[in-house]
Amino acid sequence: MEFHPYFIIYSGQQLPSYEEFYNNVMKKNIACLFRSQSLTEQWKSRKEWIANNTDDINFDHLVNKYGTLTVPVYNCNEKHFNSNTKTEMLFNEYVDYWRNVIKNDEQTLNTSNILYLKDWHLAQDSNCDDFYELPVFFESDYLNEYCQDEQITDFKFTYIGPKGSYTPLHIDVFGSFSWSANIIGTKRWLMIPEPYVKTLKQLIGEILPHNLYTLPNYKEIIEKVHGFEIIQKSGEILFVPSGYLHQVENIEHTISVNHNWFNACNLDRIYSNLMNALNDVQNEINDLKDDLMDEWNEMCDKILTIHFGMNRAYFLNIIRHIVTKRLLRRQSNEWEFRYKNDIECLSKIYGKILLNENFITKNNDDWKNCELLKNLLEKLTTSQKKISN
Ligand SMILES: O=C(O)CCC(=O)C(=O)O
Ligand SMILES: [Fe+2]
Repeated sequence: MEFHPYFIIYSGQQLPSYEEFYNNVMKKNIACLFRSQSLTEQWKSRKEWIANNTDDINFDHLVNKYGTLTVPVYNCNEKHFNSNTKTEMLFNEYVDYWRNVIKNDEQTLNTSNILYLKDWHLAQDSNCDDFYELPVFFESDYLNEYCQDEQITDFKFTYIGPKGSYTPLHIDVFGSFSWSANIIGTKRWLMIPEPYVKTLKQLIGEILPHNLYTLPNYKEIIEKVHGFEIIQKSGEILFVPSGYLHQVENIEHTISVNHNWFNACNLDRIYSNLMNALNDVQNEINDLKDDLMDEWNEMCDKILTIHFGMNRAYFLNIIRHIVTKRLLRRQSNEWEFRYKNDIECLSKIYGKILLNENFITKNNDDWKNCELLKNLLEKLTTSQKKISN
């Protein structure tokens, strides 16, 4: 394969070591396609969700299992800001729609709205996550570890879309990583590397189109911003780096699962994205600062949650939760290679938070708990010094 600065393919049976993936993919923040079926071939969903010896989806099985669950459905023909309009329906209603699409095939797709079932928290909603197994490469995941321990909404999703359904151009929530595995079907991705997102905005303006291919001079523009396409087939897994713009089309009827997450490799990016988003909110409501006094900070956090998906307290809680767990593990010698950079990375971010007046000015229990964390880290540094002396 030709060398590509923003994308690597592991083909056939070739799998990297965890170390290699960590250093050469996640840390370098480049996209990666796992062609090897070995990561998914044992998944229950790869066996049970596909009708015997065909490329068809086993809807009877899915309806039996999940028919009465309520699912989020997006209308690909109606724009809503940088996404599509969303409604909810029962899963068996969605399957009725789908069966109709398949029966009438092209005709239905050309004449009616394309409905895309996505961002479905299937594992959480069905209390059962045994339909896939987390590949070792994605195990270091502060976000979903925190959500699971706290029993709050996670960032693990299932997508079901007919041929022609698509996800408009976007950057993932918080600027997180995502991985996406096709259980059945094929996706075409267009990616713009993070270093060129700014260039793209300079070329075509801050408000980006849903679909870059609709621009009259799209070829020239995509070339200028080093955009590239990836075809992801059944059983293959794609790693999407932090901050890359991407748009995705299902070029066959497709089911996929994906996670959004962050870890030691991109925590810095998440932190600066949070700070930039906070800065935008503060500027937006700056004129209310004197009137609202203390409440102003709370209002900033509320707006931040709506616009960015999390606020300062949520971020700090994740840091505190994960670093505490890692320190306890270290004390009890339950150490694993996946966690090797965690404490160093988390303490660095924590150091930044302590010096950041946006965090210091707050005065409630959240920040008092920081003292606990500070003590823990101090203890650790002292014990490390003792060891090295
Ligand atoms: O598969 C799709 O439609 C979108 C997936 C995506 O955007 C992601 O995994 O980050
Ligand atoms: Fe995405």
